Amino acid sequence: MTYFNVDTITYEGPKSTNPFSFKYYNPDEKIGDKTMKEHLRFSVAYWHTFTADLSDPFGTGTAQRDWDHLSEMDKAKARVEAIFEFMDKTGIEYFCFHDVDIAPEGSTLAETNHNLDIITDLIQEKMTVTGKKLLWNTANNFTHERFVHGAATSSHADVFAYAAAKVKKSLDIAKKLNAENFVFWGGREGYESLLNTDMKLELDNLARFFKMAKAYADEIGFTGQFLIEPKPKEPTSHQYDTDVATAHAFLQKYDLEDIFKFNIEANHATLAGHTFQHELRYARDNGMLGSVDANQGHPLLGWDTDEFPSDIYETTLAMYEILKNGGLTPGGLNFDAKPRRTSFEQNDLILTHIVGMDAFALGLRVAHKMIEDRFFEDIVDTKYQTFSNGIGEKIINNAISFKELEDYALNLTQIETQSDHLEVIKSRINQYILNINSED
Ligand code: XUL
Ligand code: CO
Repeated sequence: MTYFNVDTITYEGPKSTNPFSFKYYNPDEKIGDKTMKEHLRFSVAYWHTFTADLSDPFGTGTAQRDWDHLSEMDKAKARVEAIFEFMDKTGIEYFCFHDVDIAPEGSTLAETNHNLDIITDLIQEKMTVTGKKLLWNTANNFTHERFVHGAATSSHADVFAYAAAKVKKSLDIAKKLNAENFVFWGGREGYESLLNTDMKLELDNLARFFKMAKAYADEIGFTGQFLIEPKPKEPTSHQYDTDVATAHAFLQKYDLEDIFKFNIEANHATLAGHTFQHELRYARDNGMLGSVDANQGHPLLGWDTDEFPSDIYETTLAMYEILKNGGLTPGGLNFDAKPRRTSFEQNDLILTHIVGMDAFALGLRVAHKMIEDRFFEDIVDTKYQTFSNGIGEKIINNAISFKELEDYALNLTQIETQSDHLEVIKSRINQYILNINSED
């Protein structure tokens, strides 16, 4: 059975108008010392792509999928066939899933685990035949009603236990399928109101949960990178992992910093009132940039719209941070994105991924050129040049006191500050993007 009625997607270059072709993503082309494929490490998000029906709070699902009519377990098996065909045709090497995305939940935990065993056996076979790899998996500890008050931060100890059992099983799956990372997204780890919340107890429990997860991973010999995915709001009004800085402080407080890195999602960054680049930079500067959920929000909407990335300004600045980080390995660019509800055909899954892959490929090309030219580096070096000698050098070397600084300041007659011509910088970025665009 064939699920996608298209040929393998190939690179046709920027002049092509064929929607089923890459305009900028040329997988084996070298950009610097790595191929585009090695730089970008694209991944398919099972939940949006193969599980979601595109429903929203006001309307039912619109997605037309060949597996819709099947029973739950047969549907799960068909989706495995479909995602491997999808990865083959798009040339995407990695995939990601929550436990509930790949297999139906049973009426007991044991039954759920049994379903997971059947489906992960199937996935394992497919991985062996195709060479496709699991970027990360995770446990969905937020959808079911038992998680109404959270999971590791629930007010009910039984829920904490249930959540632990689900993460334990997901770690077993990670080990079985050689996942390169394991993700913890907060889900409902947060609160609706402080009026009835013991925030300290909840955060202490979250740390206990993470420590037990790490202990279990060590016990079974799972060596994939642990990742926390920050998000400020939705579903709870306050999520504990609000942004990278907040989650980093939590990790430092509980001595968990060496165990984790961050999985940064573009639309979560913007919900937190930051740019995507800010979150990437904060993580990179602290040696904590692990992986990326590649999507974008809608500028007019204040919720997590999970759109496919198409804004090349954003992807350029993101790829700048990723290149400066030395790449993301063992992380990657996971399309935590869904087609719009109005893009309901099965082939829209292919079309949307081409758009996202091309947007990041173009961002990679532009960012690489900028780094070769030391575009941002020279701007920043010039801006901070007073710290490279004299009084500035003493400040940087911690070789001066307030008293000496006062003596110095008392002798200053005039301070010459410089205009930084920010508008010109933006215009030059436009030139970089447009010049790359017209290169071939
Ligand atoms: C939710 C979100 C999740 C995580 C995995 O906003 O991004 O899908 O990526 O749980
Ligand atoms: Co995500």
